[in-house]
Amino acid sequence: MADHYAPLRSGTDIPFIGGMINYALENNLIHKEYVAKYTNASFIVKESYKFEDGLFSGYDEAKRAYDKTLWAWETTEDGKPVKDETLEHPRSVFQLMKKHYSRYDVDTVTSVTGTAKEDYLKVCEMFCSTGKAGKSGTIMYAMGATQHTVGTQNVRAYAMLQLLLGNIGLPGGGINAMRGESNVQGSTDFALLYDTLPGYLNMPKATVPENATLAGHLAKETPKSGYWTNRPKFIVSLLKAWYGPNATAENEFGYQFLPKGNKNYSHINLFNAMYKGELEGAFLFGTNPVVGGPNAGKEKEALANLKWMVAVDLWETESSAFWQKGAGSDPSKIKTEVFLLPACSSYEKEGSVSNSSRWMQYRWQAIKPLGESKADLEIMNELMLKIKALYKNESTPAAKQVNAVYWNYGEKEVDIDLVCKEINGYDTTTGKLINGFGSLKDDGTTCSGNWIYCGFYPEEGKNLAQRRDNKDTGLSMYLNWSYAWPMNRRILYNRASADPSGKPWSKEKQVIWYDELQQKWTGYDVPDFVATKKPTDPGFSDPFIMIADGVAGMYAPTLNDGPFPEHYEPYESPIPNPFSSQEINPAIQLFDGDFNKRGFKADYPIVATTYRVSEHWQSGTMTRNQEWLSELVPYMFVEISEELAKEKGINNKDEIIVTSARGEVKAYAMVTKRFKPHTVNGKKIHQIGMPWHFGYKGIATGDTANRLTPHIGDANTTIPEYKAFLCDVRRA
Ligand SMILES: Nc1nc2c(c(=O)[nH]1)N[C@H]1C(S)=C(S)[C@@H](COP(=O)(O)OP(=O)(O)OC[C@H]3O[C@@H](n4cnc5c(=O)[nH]c(N)nc54)[C@H](O)[C@@H]3O)O[C@H]1N2
Ligand SMILES: Nc1nc2c(c(=O)[nH]1)N[C@H]1C(S)=C(S)[C@@H](COP(=O)(O)OP(=O)(O)OC[C@H]3O[C@@H](n4cnc5c(=O)[nH]c(N)nc54)[C@H](O)[C@@H]3O)O[C@H]1N2
Ligand SMILES: [Mo]
Repeated sequence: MADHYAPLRSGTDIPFIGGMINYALENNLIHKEYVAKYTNASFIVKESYKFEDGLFSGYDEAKRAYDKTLWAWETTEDGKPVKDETLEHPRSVFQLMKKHYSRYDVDTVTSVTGTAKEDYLKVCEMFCSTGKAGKSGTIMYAMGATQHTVGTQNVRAYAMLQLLLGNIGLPGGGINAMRGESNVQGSTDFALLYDTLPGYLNMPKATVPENATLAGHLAKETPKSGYWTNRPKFIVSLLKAWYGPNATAENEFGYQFLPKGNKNYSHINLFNAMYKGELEGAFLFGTNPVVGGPNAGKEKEALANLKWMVAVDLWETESSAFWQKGAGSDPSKIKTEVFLLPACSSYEKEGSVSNSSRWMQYRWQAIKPLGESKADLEIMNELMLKIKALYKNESTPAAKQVNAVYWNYGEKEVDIDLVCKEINGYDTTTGKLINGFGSLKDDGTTCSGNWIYCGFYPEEGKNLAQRRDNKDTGLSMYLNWSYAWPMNRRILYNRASADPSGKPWSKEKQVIWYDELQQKWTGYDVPDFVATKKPTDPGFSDPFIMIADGVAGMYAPTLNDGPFPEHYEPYESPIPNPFSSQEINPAIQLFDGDFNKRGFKADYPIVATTYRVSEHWQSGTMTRNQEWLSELVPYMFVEISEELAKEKGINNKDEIIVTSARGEVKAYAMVTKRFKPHTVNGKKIHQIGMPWHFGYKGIATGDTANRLTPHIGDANTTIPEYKAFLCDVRRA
C-alpha cells in the first residue's frame, strides 16, 4: 500500500517528472556540487542546438529522424567539451534544461496528467526533499514507464531528476528497473536483443562502411576516453570464445564470420517482415506472441506466412497452435509446417538467472525432466551438432560460418560447466581461468564469452554464482552471496557517494571513501573506479567511468528523439498535445498497411491500458493451465469506473465489448473505484484497464486484450505502446 497515491492519465509521465524537475530547480532543492562535478550540466552545447514548438534542431520530416550532430558539445582544441562549473553560461546544459522545463509548471502539468494539484505538489515536496546530503530516494519502474512511444525518454527523465537530487551511487538511491522475469537482466546481458553482442557490444551493421573490417569496426566503436577504451579486448576475446582456434590474427579473429545485420529486427519490425513474407522460418523459444504481441490478431496472421516454425515450450500455446480451428484459422489454407519441441521447466534443469541487481544466481536441478522434455541448452546443443554435421563437407558462405564455430561443450551430453568457464573466459595458451576483465587481451591470448561476467569463475575459486553466504558484509550488502557483475560490485557509480575530495557527502549514506590516515580508499563495496590513486591525483578516474566524458548525462545527445525528454501524446490520444503542435513523438517509426491501423478520438474516445494480475503469468500458459490459479481469476474482465459504467448503462459483471481500430474483445465488466475519470484541460476523460493474460487455450480462457493494442513502438527501443491507446466500450 502506498502512503500517497497520485494517479495520472496513461502516457503522461514526462509532464509528471518534467514538472518535478522544474519544481526542484525553481525551489533550489538540488544537490548543486554533485550536479556541477558529476554530471554534464556544466558542458556548453553548440549554438546549433535549438528547441522550438516541440522540435529539436536538425529534424528531417521525410525520414522522421534528427541530425544529432547539431546537438553536440562546444569543444576545446583537443576535442574536450567546454565547461562552466558555475552553471551560469546560457548554453550550458544546466541553463538549457532550466529553460526547457520552465514550461512544465504545476498548473500545465496537472492539466495534462489529470492529477489533482494538491496530490501532485505533495509528491514534488516529498521526493525533492531527498536532494539534501544524508537523504536519498529511489525510483523503481517497470512497464508503466517503458511501454510507450516515449518509453526511453520516460526513464531519461527519472535519470535527470535523480542526478539533480544527487541520488545516484548512494545506498537507497538510483533508478531501479524492475526486470519482469527471473532472467530478463541475464537475457539482455547475453544479447537477446537483436542489435547487441554479449556484454552490450554493438552488433556490427553492414550499412556502416567502417564495419567492413575488424580494424575499422574497432576504430569506429572505441572511444578515446572512459572505460570503453578497452572495447577491442572484449570483442577479440568474444570472437576467440566463439571461434576458438579458427579465430586468428590473420583472419581478423573470425570477425568476418559474424553476421552483419542491416535491419531493425525488434519484435515489431520482425512481425512486419513476417507479414510481408520476408521470413522463411522462425524459432519461438518460450514465447507466445499470439497472446502477448501488439495487434496480436495480425501477428497470428503473420505466422501463416512462414514456411516452417519451431516452438520450444512446456505447453502447446496459442502461438504454436495458430493454425488450428480453435484459433479461428482454416488449417487447410495454412502451409506453415509447425514443430513443437517439449522443453523442461526451470525446476528440471541447472543454470543461472541474473536479477535486477545484476546478481548471477546459480540454480540446481530439483527433479529430472518429465517425459521427453529437454533443457533449452540441450536442445540448442543437439541442434548445433546436427547443423554442423550437415554442413561439414560444404564450402558455401553459410557453411563457412557454421564450420568455424568452436562448439566444445561435450560430445553427447552438454556439460554446463564448460559453458560457464567459456563465459568467464580463460587464457587460450594455458587454459587458466581469468580473474577479471582487466586481464582480457586483444591479441587472441584470452577468450571470454561475455566480458561483463568475466571474474565470476576465477581459477582459484569455483563458480561464484553458486555462493550462498547470507552474512551482511556492511550496509545491508551481501558481497558473498552469488556474483554481481561487474566485479561483484553492488552499487553502481559508488564513487558518487563521496565528494570530489573523497569524503562521503554524509555519514548516513557513506559507501566508499578515502581514508586520509591510511592513505587509501575504503568502504563497504567494490569500488566502481580506479581506487589505486588519491582523489587529488591528476588523471583520477571519474565517477561515471563507462561514459566517455566520465560524468553522468543530464543531456543525452545520442538518443533518437532529443537530448531532453519532451512530452508528446501517445500514438492514440484523446487530446491535442498541450505542450506543442507535435502531436506524437516525431522520431517514432511509422508503418503503412494493415498492421498499423490508428484510431482517433471521434470513434474511440476512451483511454485504455493493459496490465497484469498476481494470479496469472504473462500470456497465461504457465497459469491458465493450472486449476487453482485458473479458479482464482477465471475470466477476462475489464475494469471501468463507476462514472463510465453509469454513462454507458453497464452494471458490474455485465458482458461488454471493447473496440479499438484493430479489433474487439468480449469481457466481463468490473465496475470499480480503482478507476476514476481524469480531468484533462477541464474536460472529463475516461480510462479503462484490462489484463492481457487471456487466450483460448488452457483451463481459464478468454479474449486476448492484445487484439486491441497498436503495433507501434518507442523511438529508441521500439518497445510496443501497450500502456496507452484508444478504445470504446459498449454492452454486449
Ligand atoms: N503475477 C505476475 N507477475 C509478473 C508478471 C505476470 O505476468 N504476472 N509479469 C512479469 C513481467 S515479464 C514484467 S515485465 C513485470 C511488469 O511489471 P509492471 O510493470 O509492474 O506490470 P503491469 O501490470 O504491466 O503495469 C504496471 C502498472 O503500470 C500502470 N500504468 C499504466 N499506464 C501508465 C503510464 O502511462 N504511466 C505510469 N507511470 N504507469 C502506468 C498500470 O496502472 C499498472 O498498475 O511483471 C512481472 N511480474
Ligand atoms: N498488452 C500487453 N501485452 C504485453 C505486455 C503488457 O504489459 N501489455 N507485456 C509484455 C511483456 S513485459 C512481456 S515480457 C511479454 C511476454 O511475452 P511472451 O514471452 O510471449 O509470454 P510468456 O507467457 O512469458 O511466454 C513464455 C512461454 O515460455 C514457456 N516456458 C516457460 N519456461 C520455459 C523454459 O524453460 N523453456 C522454454 N523453451 N519455454 C519455457 C511458457 O510455457 C510460455 O509459453 O509480453 C508483452 N505483452
Ligand atoms: Mo516483461
